[in-house]
Amino acid sequence: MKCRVCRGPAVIDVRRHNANFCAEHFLRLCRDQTAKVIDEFAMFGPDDRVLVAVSGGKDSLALWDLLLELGYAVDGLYLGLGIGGYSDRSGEMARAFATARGATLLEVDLPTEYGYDIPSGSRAARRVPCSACGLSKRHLFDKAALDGGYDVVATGHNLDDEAAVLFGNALTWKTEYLARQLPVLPARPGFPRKVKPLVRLGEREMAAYCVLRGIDYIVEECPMAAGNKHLGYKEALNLIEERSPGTKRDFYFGFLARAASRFAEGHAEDQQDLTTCERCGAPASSEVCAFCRLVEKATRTAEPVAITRKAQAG
Ligand code: Q46
Ligand code: ZN
Ligand code: ZN
Repeated sequence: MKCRVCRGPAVIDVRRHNANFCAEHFLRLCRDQTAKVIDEFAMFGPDDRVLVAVSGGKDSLALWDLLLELGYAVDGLYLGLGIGGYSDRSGEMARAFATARGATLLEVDLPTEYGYDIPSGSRAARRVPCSACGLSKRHLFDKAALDGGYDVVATGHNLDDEAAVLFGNALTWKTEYLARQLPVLPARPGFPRKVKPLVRLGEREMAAYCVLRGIDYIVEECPMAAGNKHLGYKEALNLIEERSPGTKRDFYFGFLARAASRFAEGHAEDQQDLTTCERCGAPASSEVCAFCRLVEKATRTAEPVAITRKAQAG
């Protein structure tokens, strides 16, 4: 197996590109593909301040590293979700990366700052964990970016993630989600710009990138993810990709080129009726935003349960 670029010994095959690469040229491929996407979709420029949403996993740490390597002004934001040992370990990975690179990591901890964690808060609010988690993340990333004067929030969604989400949304024809499944969402009042610079790179490549760059990342999956539909969509696409390399890329980039704009038309006006949340000031579709309602339910229901338990014990 020889590197396509230098003919030296290759360390990885990328079937989607029908090519093998040595370590040096694989890392260059990752940087080039990231730079290409940033340019192609006008994600941000050299003067923009970028905030990377860091989970401690391979994708977000690889993204942070790639953006630093490409010379961007980029800080990280880690959100403590209170998911037991998983959150403890993922936080450690994010901190270790920041320390090793001399980079700035902002942290927000849900249990200490908002009084709930994802496992118990989602139960109390009667939402599935990933829905409560997604809502919390969106709100707190937006808030941190606006408070900190960042121009853009970057997330580590890779090609496998985006193809799987697209697959799921297309299977059920969720047109409002299809309209918004773009690698760039422009800023709107109360919302920062959001970008996904890894959409030309796959999950396996991101793991290889971290190994080759000596980046320690959390390998275990979030325990709340077990059995969710997204994993099933990923597995289904992996089977197809195995037989026809390049399918995920063609599916996702074909959607962007030929289909996404058709869904956008019907949903452009959805966002115009937003008011301001009376509690936190974020954009909201009613008097109180969805996040503040989640916090209220997640904390209010948790209190009496704890008191009842104590009362029973006493
Ligand atoms: S962290 Fe949160 Fe994910 Fe865990 S609870 Fe679900 S959404 S699976 S990316
Ligand atoms: Zn090479
Ligand atoms: Zn609010």
